Amino acid sequence: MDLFDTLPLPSDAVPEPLAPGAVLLHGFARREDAVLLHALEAVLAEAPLCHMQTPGGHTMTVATTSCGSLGWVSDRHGYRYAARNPQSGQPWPAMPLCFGELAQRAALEAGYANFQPEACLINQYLPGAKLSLHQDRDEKDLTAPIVSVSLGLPAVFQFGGLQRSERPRRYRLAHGDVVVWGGPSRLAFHGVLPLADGDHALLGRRRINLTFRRAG
Ligand code: MD3
Ligand code: FE
Repeated sequence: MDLFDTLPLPSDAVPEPLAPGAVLLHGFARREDAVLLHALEAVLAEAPLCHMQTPGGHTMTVATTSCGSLGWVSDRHGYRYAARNPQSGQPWPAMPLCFGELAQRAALEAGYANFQPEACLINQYLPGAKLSLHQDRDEKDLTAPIVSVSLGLPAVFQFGGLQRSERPRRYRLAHGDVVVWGGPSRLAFHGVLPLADGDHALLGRRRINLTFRRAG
């Protein structure tokens, strides 16, 4: 019996409702963090992170890549999902089994049965990186939720309403936290404040966020 055995199991995580259709599962992915990180490193070796251009001509401070049959792409022409990585011309790496299974378990816990994401967007934040308030509306099927998994340094997440003008609430997302966003929350404005510096035991000076989506 060591300290690790006394930590709550994923199934013990008390689902915290954030808004209609949005549920925060504290620490849901923590027990499997090493497995996730190992799979992540294999994906990153095949499809390295890069700073995409926004349609407005800015370079994102967040570095991104994808795995699954579709990946998220941004350039001067806009945002979209594509079957190939524009960096390599190759298909995106397959979604690791441990990714897809985690996303499906979390969705089920939040009340969404049989969630089968075809895209996993991987965001890496180094200290100072941020994501301005936005909506995720590039997916064709807006009835499916988005599942997000936070790993590494904690972030302050902003969660607003369906109008940009609505003042967002702030939540701290820590290592292993999983959030399921569906129903009326699916089109809510959201963003991430500049990442504070720190040193995470497993991930070092960075935060990784995985978002699982039905894109097509
Ligand atoms: C609420 N990622 O990749 S995850 C994104 O931490 C993105 O990297 C953030 O926003 C990150 O698009 C936040 C949480 C999240 C993801 C999608 C949502 C929250 C959401 C869609 C609708 C409402
Ligand atoms: Fe988003």
